[in-house]
Amino acid sequence: MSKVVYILNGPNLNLLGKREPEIYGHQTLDDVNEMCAALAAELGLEIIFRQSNAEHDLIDWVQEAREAAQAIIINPAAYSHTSIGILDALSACQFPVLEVHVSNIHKREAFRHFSYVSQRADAVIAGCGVEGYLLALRRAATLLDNA
Ligand code: CA2
Repeated sequence: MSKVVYILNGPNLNLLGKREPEIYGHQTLDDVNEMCAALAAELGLEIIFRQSNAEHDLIDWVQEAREAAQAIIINPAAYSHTSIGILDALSACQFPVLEVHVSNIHKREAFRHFSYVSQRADAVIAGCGVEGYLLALRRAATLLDNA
């Protein structure tokens, strides 16, 4: 049976590729989903790809992944900087957690420099554009012995 990786996306990432291309690039979240699905097939992984603007959806999906997945890749978007709830949910997971940011949060406003999720993440990828999702997927494959 394939190992399952949840790829979770937080608020406003549904706008990816549609606004602020100078920060977030031109690719849409659907493009990212397709790129991840193609790489996952190569790596022998199954992905579940989701986005929500609601914090509780992200918490519910992390809890679902605890039972159903072997790793989580998460771009918590603005909740990175505010959500102890998402951190607590991730802290209850005993498998790799990889945090992705499309932009380099450390090069931006000071309020983006701190991420609660980074307190739990096994790796943080920031500033690689949407390629960051693919790098995270490759890292998940390595950690799950699927490389
Ligand atoms: O760089 C990232 O991936 C972020 O997680 C994106 C979040 C931001 O709050 C974080 O500080 C860094 C924002 C996602 C909003 O995405 C948009 C995309 C296009 C247009 C407007 C927003």
